[in-house]
Amino acid sequence: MPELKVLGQEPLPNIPWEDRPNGSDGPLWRYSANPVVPRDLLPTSNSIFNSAVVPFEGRFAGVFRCDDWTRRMELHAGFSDDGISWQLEPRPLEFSCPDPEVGRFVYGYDPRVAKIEGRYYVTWCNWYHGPTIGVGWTDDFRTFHQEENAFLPYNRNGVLFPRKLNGRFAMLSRPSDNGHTPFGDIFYSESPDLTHWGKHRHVMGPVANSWQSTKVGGGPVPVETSEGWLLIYHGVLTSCNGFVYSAGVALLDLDQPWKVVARSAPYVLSPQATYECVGDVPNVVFPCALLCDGPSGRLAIYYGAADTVTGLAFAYAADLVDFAKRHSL
Ligand code: BMA
Repeated sequence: MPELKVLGQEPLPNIPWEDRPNGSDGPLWRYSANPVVPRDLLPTSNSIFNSAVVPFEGRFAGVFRCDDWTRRMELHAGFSDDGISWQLEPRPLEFSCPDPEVGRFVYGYDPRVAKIEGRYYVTWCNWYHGPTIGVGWTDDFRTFHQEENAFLPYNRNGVLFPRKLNGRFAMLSRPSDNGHTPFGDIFYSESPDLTHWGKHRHVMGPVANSWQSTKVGGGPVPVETSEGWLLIYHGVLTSCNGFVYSAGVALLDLDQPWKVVARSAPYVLSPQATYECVGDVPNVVFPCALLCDGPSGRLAIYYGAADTVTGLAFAYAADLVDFAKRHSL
């Protein structure tokens, strides 16, 4: 078997990184100084979690989910030299939108950022008569422009692929309900213009008697590899004390990403560290972004922990693909 190659990713020599600590099992390990973003990084933030970062002009930029002291869910731009120490804009970001009906901001959460053909596209859970997928873009992380919502309510976890497929934008999403949604499958959709979405295909659903038995949803923007799209996603189990959010890995077909090539039966990250088990919503790990160094396949994965802080974990793309294949359902 030829060695796995990461495709379409620039070298990222300044990726945040720590080598695997001695004695760690599994393909993924936590940053030793987690959480990387504390809940009170802004003077009036209650919690900063489920956030998206990308390489930007030799540094890093991102869109962060910040719930404030009124518990309003807002998005804030942020910048960092090293991907670890972040400066967040104190004011929530504002999208300019040609249609005020669409641009009326009620809440926004769980952003993802995908760089497609040189432009940074933001997707987030956006209120429009219920949660749905907001879509916007920026070139500089200073001014943000909003497009039409991708789907009818109710939908969450919109994740764009980092390049067009078959000449069209491609997105994963998770149709849901208006509440805490006790179900959920990942679907794939395509759009020629970022406004009209179709060609909906089922990708994957929950798995009975497992950490992903209640619902699943896409995580960070998928990574293209020589063996398929590497997808890190979250899965939810319903315990007697509520939902438990863990993360798993899957490999999707490069040309037809709704076809699952491999999907790990075990999780690769589950809430075990104290900051993942204790917080506003206990027992949640929720990956929304990753940085990737193309030549080495190093990944720095950003995830929300207990809906309170942001954690960082490290892995090699080849190890995650190998794990998905060796432990596939
Ligand atoms: C989901 C979303 C996420 C959150 C998770 C756990 O439905 O609201 O933002 O992290 O629940 O509370």
